[in-house]
Amino acid sequence: MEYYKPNDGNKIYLTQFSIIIEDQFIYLPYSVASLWASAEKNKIVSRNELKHIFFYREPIDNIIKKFDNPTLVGFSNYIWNENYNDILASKIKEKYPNCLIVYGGPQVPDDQIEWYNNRKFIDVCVHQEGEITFSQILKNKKFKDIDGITYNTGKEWIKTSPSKRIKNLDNIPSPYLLGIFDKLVRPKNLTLNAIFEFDRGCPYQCTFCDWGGTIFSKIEKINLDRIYKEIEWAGKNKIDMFYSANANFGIFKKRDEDIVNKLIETNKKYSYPKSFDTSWAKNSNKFIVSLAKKLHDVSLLRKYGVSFQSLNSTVLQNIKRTNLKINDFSGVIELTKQYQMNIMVELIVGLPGETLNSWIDNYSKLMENDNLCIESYPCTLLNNSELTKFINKYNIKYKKVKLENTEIPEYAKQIVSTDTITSNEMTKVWQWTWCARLGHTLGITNEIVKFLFNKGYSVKEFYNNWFDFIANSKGILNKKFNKWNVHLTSYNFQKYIFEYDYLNDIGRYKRNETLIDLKVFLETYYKQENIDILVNLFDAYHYTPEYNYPRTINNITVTHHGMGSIKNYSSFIGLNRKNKGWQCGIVLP
Ligand code: B12
Ligand code: SF4
Repeated sequence: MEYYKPNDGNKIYLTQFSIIIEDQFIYLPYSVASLWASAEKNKIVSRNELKHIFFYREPIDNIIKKFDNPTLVGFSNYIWNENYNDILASKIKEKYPNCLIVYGGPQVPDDQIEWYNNRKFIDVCVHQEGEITFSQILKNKKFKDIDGITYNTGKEWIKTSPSKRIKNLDNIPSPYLLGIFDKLVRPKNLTLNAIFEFDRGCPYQCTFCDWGGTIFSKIEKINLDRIYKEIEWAGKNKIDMFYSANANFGIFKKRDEDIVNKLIETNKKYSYPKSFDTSWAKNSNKFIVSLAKKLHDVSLLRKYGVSFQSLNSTVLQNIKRTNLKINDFSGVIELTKQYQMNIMVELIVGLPGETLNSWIDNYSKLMENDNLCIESYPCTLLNNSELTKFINKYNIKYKKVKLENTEIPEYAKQIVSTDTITSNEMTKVWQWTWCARLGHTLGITNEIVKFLFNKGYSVKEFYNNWFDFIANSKGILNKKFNKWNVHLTSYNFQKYIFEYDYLNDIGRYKRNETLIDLKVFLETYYKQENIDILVNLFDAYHYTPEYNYPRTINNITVTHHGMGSIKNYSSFIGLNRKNKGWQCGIVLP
């Protein structure tokens, strides 16, 4: 096809199939709704009717039945829905050969001819921002004259010149305020998370990131009036989680503080949104913490996250993140401690330059602070990230690893070794991290280490001992570790990292066995200390529904508010790990 051929009854369908988190949370299809909002503004919708936006994954055959002679179907393509999109799109093309199939979104590669050749059912792929380009397609402009696309002539793929960044985002209306979501049916039993934008772009160029590079380097703002109205919309429409898609929230001091105030005011008025999440400005500083604290004080803050990715200077250089200073992090930690806030620190496993030793050194350094929740993710080679160009340079080896447990599986290319870390060492990194995280972030040894560290013991040595013990002993911890290792050896990172079933036994049903394991561990490595006191630190502070609270142990009275509406103990600990949900509070005499 050379252009989108108009006729009298154009029927447009858009799709943006979401991830579903913890079987409960689903994201509204903001990106495709933004395309439609622009089209409406450009008054090109009279001939084109938006029949439906799909965002909830159902069996493909059910979805197909919902299309009525489509003339254009647009797919928002991400790493978590590409295979699903491909199957659906190819079936639509088979059934309705004249329907124009358009792909957009970050998983559309800039190049990679084999990707295109495997998808001959696609007519047009849109690169980068989609609003203007999509409107041009709808206006029946010839494909050869539209910038920023790769189109299928039937014989070959032709890539046009890159499109320009959208300078004035005010020309793009809000899909929320235009009422595009008003007609969407809320899938049963699911909680809606809505994505909003305050600005677009990121000044940094991290090589593992899809945004890294020059294309999105300038931050363009969206006007405050629109943002305020959207926040009001979210309140009125009982939106649970308000997710802001910007890369550096807090970077515009005055403006971002005004946004925080508006969020708080709206939550007071409607009791919604209930939670706010975003990527905070990378150069964390006291101002950013103060913004997060404002939200924390009214329980609106989902997490205060600091994305270190790595603390190793070679790695930071390799991934072009040296200009991104995590300013005065110790000051930030002290402040969060004063405010009784936790920090979620994100690290990436497998970045070029990382070694087994540098990983353990840096992770241990972070664990000297007991209010950090440290999360580690495998490094994924994204289609448009710069890192994919360095595969040979760093001798990167990767595996195609399954993401969520979806009926049609989706895969990510995850790094399993580089020139500085062998695959055996990488396995050890993950095993060591599983044990350290069980202790620190999931709380089994958090209080014990705090006590020992204050007496001068080394945190790194503690967690090296902890790892050796878990890997080689014969108690409950070793049994769970061995069981979970099966997910690691089958590269099921999703389960290995994000599921916590083992906690049901470790913290609750077989807690006595954990107490025995802890005793043996401490007697082996810390026999000069009072072992009972140390073991009791775990038993006192680590919540279990099996005990009645308040309870007194070692003359300390502790309490806990329980699991609320969450029924499963391991889900409760996992979901609340960011805020140390396992921790009992001290009742002052
Ligand atoms: C919200 C979000 C999420 C949500 C999920 C949202 C959902 N709907 O399900 C959560 C937090 C769960 C999430 C998780 C992950 N995410 Co995420 N996430 C984002 C984020 C922050 C915002 C997306 C957004 O709405 N942006 C705003 C809109 C306007 O931009 P956009 O989506 O790119 O859309 C524009 C264009 O792409 C284009 N376009 C999009 N669709 C279409 C369709 C058509 C037809 C056309 C013409 C054009 C078009 O036009 C749009 C408007 O200009 C982005 C980063 C970012 N700021 O974009 C990362 C991002 C999408 N995530 C990314 C990744 C890698 C992940 C994870 C895999 C991370 C990880 N390692 O665990 C996980 C997935 C885990 C899993 N198990 O599957 C990558 C995706 C790369 C890729 N190739 O798909 C991104 C780009 C981050 C990055 N910097 O690299 N994520
Ligand atoms: S990882 Fe974050 S800071 Fe780095 S380029 Fe991507 S969005 Fe920007």
